[in-house]
Amino acid sequence: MYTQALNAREAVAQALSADDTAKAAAFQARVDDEERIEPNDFMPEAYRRTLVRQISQHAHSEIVGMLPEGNWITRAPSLKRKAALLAKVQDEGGHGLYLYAAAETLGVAREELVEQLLSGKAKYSSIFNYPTLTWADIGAIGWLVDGAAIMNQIPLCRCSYGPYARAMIRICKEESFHQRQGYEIMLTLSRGTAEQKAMAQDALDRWWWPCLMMFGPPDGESLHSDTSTRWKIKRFSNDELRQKFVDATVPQAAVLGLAMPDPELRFDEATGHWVYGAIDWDEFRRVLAGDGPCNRDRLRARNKAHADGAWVREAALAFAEKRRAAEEKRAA
Ligand code: BYC
Repeated sequence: MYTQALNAREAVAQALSADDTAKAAAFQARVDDEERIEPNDFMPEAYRRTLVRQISQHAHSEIVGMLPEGNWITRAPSLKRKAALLAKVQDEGGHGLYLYAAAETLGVAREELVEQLLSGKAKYSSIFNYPTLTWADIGAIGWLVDGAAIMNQIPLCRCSYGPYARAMIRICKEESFHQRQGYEIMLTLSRGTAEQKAMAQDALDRWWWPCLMMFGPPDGESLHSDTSTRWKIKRFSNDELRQKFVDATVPQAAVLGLAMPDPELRFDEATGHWVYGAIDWDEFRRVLAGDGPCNRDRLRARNKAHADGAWVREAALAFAEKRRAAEEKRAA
């Protein structure tokens, strides 16, 4: 009797895994056919987890990314610059919210994700652990950081997961405005006084290498690239996107009349690409491990903002509850 029960259980388990295998194959066929996967569709658990990881890290990056620039809103050199920077930082808050909402469609609670950020458990982009020392840094962030972000994010508009792909369309449109405002700041500074041009050069010198790290580790060391590419979450590898960014940016620096901070940079006629020098991956690993120039400041600032905003969340919940009770009374 016992043996029979065991056999029956094994048979069910085998049937289940055959069913799962068939479902996984059907899922992969849909992805291969460029169909969008939607929240209620079957998806392998590992696909869901990968998306929650990437989308939440992306959302955290937008939110933490507000800090280095927010630091300059009160010090922007004119009303026009202040208005543009304020709008840009607000856009980033909005991007964070679309992305948290996209992650929530995968069955994870926003509170849980925010908690992971605040406790230092979750990653966010390495780039936001560097300080903004001068006004030129705001230009360099727009030009380079948003430029790198666009290069990485345009392909995400074709990501296999519908809610993420759709969120990215609007995000990319806004990032493109951000990139232009940054480049225009750099253009103004590099055509200004010798002091202003030197400030623009100094910002380029400090932001260039960390921007190259934004694309992630070299392909040979990328943990998730193979699966993410098979699932069409990623369309290009980390190194491919990094190279596209270098190729697009070097000519833009020439228009600014600024020197690239890479003595090994050269144009390779045979491949049509700019060849760049070695990236300091030890620095990247240090920043990821929490030991970048501003990691502690960023987490402290986010924790303070979260604590200061507790009353807003409580008031919003109380208001929603009041409205729900009133509607219930009306309906009765
Ligand atoms: N910083 O296997 P890999 C913005 C992690 S927002 C920190 O290649 P994957 C903006 C990676 O997460 C910019 N961590 O990973 C906002 C993984 O760790 P876990 C953010 C990094 O996912 C405001 C490990 O290293 N953009 O631009 O295949 C103002 C191994 O890497 C970084 C996005 O989030 C990094 N730079 O590829 C202005 C875009 N790089 O999770 C601008 C969406 C890698 O195993 N994300 N890691 O612990 C992606 O496209 C991909 O996740 C990545 C990495 C290309 C970033």
